[in-house]
Amino acid sequence: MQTHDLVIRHARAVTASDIFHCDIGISDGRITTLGQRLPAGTQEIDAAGRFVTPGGIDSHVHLDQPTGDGSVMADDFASGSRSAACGGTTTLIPFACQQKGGSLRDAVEDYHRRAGTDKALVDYAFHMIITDPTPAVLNEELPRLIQEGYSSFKLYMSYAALMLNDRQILDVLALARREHAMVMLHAENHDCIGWLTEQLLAAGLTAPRFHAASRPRLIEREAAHRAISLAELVDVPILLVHVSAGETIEQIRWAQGKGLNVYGETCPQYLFLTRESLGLGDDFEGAKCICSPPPRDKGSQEAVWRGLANGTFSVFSSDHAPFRFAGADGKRAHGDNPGFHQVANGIPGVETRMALLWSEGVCRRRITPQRFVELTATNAAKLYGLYPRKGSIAVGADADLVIWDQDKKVTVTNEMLHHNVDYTPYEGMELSAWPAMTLSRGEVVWDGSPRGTPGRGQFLRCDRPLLPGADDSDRGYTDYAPLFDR
Ligand code: DUC
Ligand code: ZN
Ligand code: ZN
Repeated sequence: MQTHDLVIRHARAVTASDIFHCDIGISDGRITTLGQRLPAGTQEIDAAGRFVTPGGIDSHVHLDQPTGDGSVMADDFASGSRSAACGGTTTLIPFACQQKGGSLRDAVEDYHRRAGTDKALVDYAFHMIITDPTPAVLNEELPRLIQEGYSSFKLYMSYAALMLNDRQILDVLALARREHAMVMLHAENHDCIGWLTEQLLAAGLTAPRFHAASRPRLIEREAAHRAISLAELVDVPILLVHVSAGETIEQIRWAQGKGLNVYGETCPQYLFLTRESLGLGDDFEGAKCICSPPPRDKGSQEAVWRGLANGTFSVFSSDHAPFRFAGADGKRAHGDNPGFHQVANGIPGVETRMALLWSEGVCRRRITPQRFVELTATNAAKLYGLYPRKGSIAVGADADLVIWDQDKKVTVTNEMLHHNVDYTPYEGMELSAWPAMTLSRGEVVWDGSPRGTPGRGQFLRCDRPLLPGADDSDRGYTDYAPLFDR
């Protein structure tokens, strides 16, 4: 047997289906052998019975994404990927965002320039955000881009600068059906938000906490149901992103019960924050937790935990959307004390995602280690066309791995994190685990300090999603759907 570049000894390896004790042999950045008592490698790491999971895939992050409203994202590909590595994430999928009136191809090219060649510490792919599905985009740009490795895109049902109407969503869904792409949907009812915001502002209710009042759970439920109906009409899989509450989870379960390929994603903020995190009074501190959909209540948190445990959700991502609290280009881009409707939407979380779910999910026995792996890596790899290169511990897969320190008591502070944001919403939280080591393609990128040279991270072209119902043979909930294939 050839000598491995690296052998990780005595691992308690976890995949989406199994837990097994083994040595992991790695050569040329890939896992080449899983076995017992492997011969000495050129390099050795003793995992000493520790859990070893696939490196996390954070399939919903925003890095260096132009916002168009004067706010600037605090993390680019350098700081965002460094922070990811330090928290056990080895693949990032941020968004190349089309400008209304602009070309999608230009957006992708611009985003490659932003990613650069000397920034990323871990591997990354791109989703696209489609804001203007013109005939040129639908008929020319998108089919080519999907072919070239950009096989997933997000559509917004709210935000004037980003949103599509139902008819435009149908156009894109039909295209996704023809080209076998994955559509992610931000489901909130735009008009309801606008109307409620107007009422709140007219009453002088502008503090951060009124952000939650402007986006109640039912506006997410309504939009989710509409998105599901549009996808059912076209007979195409969709994934509802950043689901925050039981009402939306019910819609997803209902759709899944009907046999529709409707997938759900949720995020740490819906497990660990509530609307009280937006503040009880009128001070601006609560703006740190303004994100959309907003954090809800304890009952919603329980519903999200249930959805994670019972299989309703497929993906647990961070929705890392990094804006600084101090200074004039983040949460305060519209002045020192702006109304809730002017505060940049989003919170940081790329570094804390994995430890929060391992500590509060696995260590507290709310989910199994295997389910953790499914939610944080394997399912995203399958849905976004990166499997089996990413998302598992298997012979032939990239050696993207996390060795867990499970006896570690960690108090989360912003100081210990490696992003470029000046706060964490989880400040002071006590966790009982943190990644001891992160490896990306067999190279240590975190061992208590970030390691590796920025720029070592590679761009990943995505294949088509690996889904039931995503190939022609077993399609057909509706007789007329093949009409959309022309
Ligand atoms: N949607 C996101 O996906 N991220 C940040 C804010 C938002 O509305
Ligand atoms: Zn969104
Ligand atoms: Zn997002």
